[in-house]
Parts: sequence; structure tokens; C-alpha cells
Amino acid sequence: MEKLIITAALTGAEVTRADNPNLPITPAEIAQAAYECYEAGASIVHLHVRHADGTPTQDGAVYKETIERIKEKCDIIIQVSTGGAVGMSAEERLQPVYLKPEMASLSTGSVNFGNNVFLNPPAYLEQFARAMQEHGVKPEIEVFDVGMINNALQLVKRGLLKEPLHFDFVMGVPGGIPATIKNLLHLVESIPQGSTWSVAGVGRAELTLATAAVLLGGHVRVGFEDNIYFAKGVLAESNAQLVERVVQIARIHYRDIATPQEARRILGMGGAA
Ligand code: KMH
Ligand code: ZN
Repeated sequence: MEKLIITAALTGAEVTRADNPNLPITPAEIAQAAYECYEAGASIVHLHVRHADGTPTQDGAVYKETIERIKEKCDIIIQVSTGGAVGMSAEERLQPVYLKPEMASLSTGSVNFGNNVFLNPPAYLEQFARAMQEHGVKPEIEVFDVGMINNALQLVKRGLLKEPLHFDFVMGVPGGIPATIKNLLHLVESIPQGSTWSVAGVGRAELTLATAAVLLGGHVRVGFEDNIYFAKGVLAESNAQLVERVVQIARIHYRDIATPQEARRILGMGGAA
């Protein structure tokens, strides 16, 4: 098996300090959290940013400051969000891509998202994929339900996505695919040979699906964006605490952890041989 790539999804757009007081919000807090996750074994950071009052933003200036602060500390792969928060326009969501980060998330379909709709109509997919291509950004295809895989393959046919593809299965969003191992196996079997994948289980499914990914040869995303608990009724103290636990699970199963340079190579982005 390849070494394990751990992505830390530090902040998201929905979680608040009232949910978990340890949520990083400012550029300095997010950069510190990214560094702690890097030290713990993460090789990718999935970034959302916030206004000073804690509300979500896709403002390029806030991303720029956050990215610069992270780069001062370590060489972790920076993956900006183009999902942002529900209700944001396409142009608003695309702002961090213009900063030419190494990676960006690309959701390839619309999905109910709790009581809202996370809107990704075909025109957005084309616009986002094209922008990533033009700015040399590697997409991480965010799959909230199984039909989104086929939408990604349509983009490949049209030359808007280039293989090898990297998928992240976000499982357990209310409105999306339920977070079961049976569903994970179906998703894994549905992607093209030569693709890489990771899984982000929402809430208590995070740990179960992370363990499954370690065993199946996939990769893992953890962090407050998806789950704020360390155990039943016990809030996580930090994002790094969640990363550390995945490292422990991997080591128990003799799976080594990828450095950022190794992750770049595994994802077809260059990096260490
Ligand atoms: N906040 C969600 C509506 C992404 O980052 O690409 C969308 C999201 C996906 O978080
Ligand atoms: Zn996200």
C-alpha cells in the first residue's frame, strides 16, 4: 500500500465556537492549527477561512494571509475550498483559486445539505474546473453522493479534468450518501483505475471510515469541519488530536504516513520519488 495521506479539514464553514471552543478562526489560529496537524502527520490542509466575527468568507485577502502564515511554518499541501458556504455565488467561491494554491476542492454535483442546498449545477462544474486548469491547481473531487463520480468523468471526457483523479468521499452529510462501509466500498469501486481517494466521515462516522480507509489503501480526512468530537460527548481539544489518532490507527496496521513531498508524488503532483 502507498503511504497514508492525512488531510486536516481545520475549520469548515458551518461549525462555530459555540459548538467547539477550540475551533481555529483567525488566519493566525488557522496557521497554528495547520502546523500542529503537520507535526502530527497531516500532509494536506483543507482550508476554509472566516471573517473576524466567525462567519464564513471566501475573501481572497483572508485566504492570502492565512496561506502565507502557513507557508512560513511548514510545507504542508494547501488545498483551498471552493465549496465555501451554502448560498455563496460561484465568483465568490472561486476567489482563492486565483491565488494559485497547490490544490482546491471541486464538488461535482448539487446535494441537499441539512435544511439547505449545496448548489453545484453543470455550469459551475465547468467554470470551476476550467479556472483550476488555468491556474495550475490540482482538484480534489468532493463526492457527497454517488452520481457526482459520473459528473467528474464527464469533465474528464471534455478535457476539463486530467487523470489521475483524486477523490474525497464526504459521507454522512444529511442529504448526501450515508456513512456506511458498504457505501464506501461502492464508491471506491466506482472510480477509475489509477485514481486516488480519501474519505471524510461526518460526526461519529469519521473514525470508522478513517479506519476502513487505512485498511483498504485509501487516504483519510479528519478535522473540525467534519467532526468536533474525540469520543462520545467529549469535544476534541484540537484538530491535531484527531490527526494523531489516525496516525496511531495507521501504525497499528503497519501503514506508514506520507510526508507532504510523498503525498505530492502519490497524487501525481511531482514531489519525492
Ligand atoms: N461548506 C459546504 C457547503 C468544500 O469545501 O469544497 C461545502 C464544503 C465543500 O465545505
Ligand atoms: Zn470544505
